[in-house]
Amino acid sequence: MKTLWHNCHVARMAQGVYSVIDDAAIITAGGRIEWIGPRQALSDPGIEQRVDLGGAWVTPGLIDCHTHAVFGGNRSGEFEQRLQGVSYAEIAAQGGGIASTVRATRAASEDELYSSALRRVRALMRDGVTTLEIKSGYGLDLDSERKLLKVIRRLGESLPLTVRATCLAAHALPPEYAGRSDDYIEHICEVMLPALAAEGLVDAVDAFCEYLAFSPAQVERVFIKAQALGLPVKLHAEQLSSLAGSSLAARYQALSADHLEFMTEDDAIAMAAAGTVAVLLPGAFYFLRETQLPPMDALRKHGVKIAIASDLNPGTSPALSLRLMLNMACTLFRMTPEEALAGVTQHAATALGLGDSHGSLEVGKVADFVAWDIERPADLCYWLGGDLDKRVVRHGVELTD
Ligand code: DI6
Ligand code: FE
Repeated sequence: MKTLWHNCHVARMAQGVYSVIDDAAIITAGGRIEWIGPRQALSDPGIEQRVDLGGAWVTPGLIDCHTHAVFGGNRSGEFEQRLQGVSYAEIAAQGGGIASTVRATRAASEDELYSSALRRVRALMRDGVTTLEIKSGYGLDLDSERKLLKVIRRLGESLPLTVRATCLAAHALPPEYAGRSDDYIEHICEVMLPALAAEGLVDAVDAFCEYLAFSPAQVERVFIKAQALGLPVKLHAEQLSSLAGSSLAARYQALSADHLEFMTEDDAIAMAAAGTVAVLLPGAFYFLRETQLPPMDALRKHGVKIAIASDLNPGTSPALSLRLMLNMACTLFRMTPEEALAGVTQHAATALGLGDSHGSLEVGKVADFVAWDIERPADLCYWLGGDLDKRVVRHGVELTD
């Protein structure tokens, strides 16, 4: 069906650059964008359907490129502890933190994990999210990681949503490997990754490089294995301390390095040269009441692409709104609304290896877009949550609630 979408303004976000077409028209066919431009330039006799968007602002479908949306239980009790002054690192050292979510996740059935994740994912979709990355990493043994990755695949099959599955087996040390972190890394490399990749459950491989997780040398072993399996890598780096994990990620042409509050200018130079996207996670920064800001000036100076994501997870960012993250990126990290919007469209697509097909409104790209009933695009960064009126189009077809 060849469809003309008209009576709208468009923020195209091609190459991540904010550029506007007023009084625009878009033609979609076969799930792709066939034509886009000013309405007066339009001449196409073969249009079968016309949709009047009523003066809406059209952006690419939003992309949340870093979530841990599938997990058992929740950690609101730890939230209360932290409010009383116990730190995230202290809670982790006492067997709480990620380990407590691992216990709840291992105990949950696939169906239970699916239905609790479904509610969270639907919340993200209400903000116009059409592409979502979800990491495993709360199973930490082969069967439990497989269970999570299968839930992630199922979410992608059952929802009108593009879902990318990232294996984060190197998220934390499971209790059965206490004191033997090198052995766990070996188990990931020799058993878990080969099996899960062979089952087609993995699109990318991630790790948590931190003093309370895995060292750069251990992460490098995981990266080498991922590359041998033909899988791209990503990294949680420089969230709580500076270990040059983001430079390591750049050496392995990582799609992204994420968090990055403690990164250095040298890390930014390495990431820019490698095309590794900086994924900033203001929800975790806010929720942990961090004070060290990511080095925005160094990232800008060296031309590192910047994405913004929710980091939706039960411990450090129970964030169910990507638009709220846009607001936090602006208020906390001093990003401009244009930068923030690029961070949830084109640069987020690049952080998932989807930069050529998703993330901007260009001929040949997948026709995923949102027509927002707003006055200007900055409104997306301005409102704190809530539910903005919008029409969501995925693969050229308007979604109905
Ligand atoms: N960094 C984070 O912010 C999350 N994982 C990670 O590596 C936290 C995960 C959790 O606390 O459950
Ligand atoms: Fe994370």
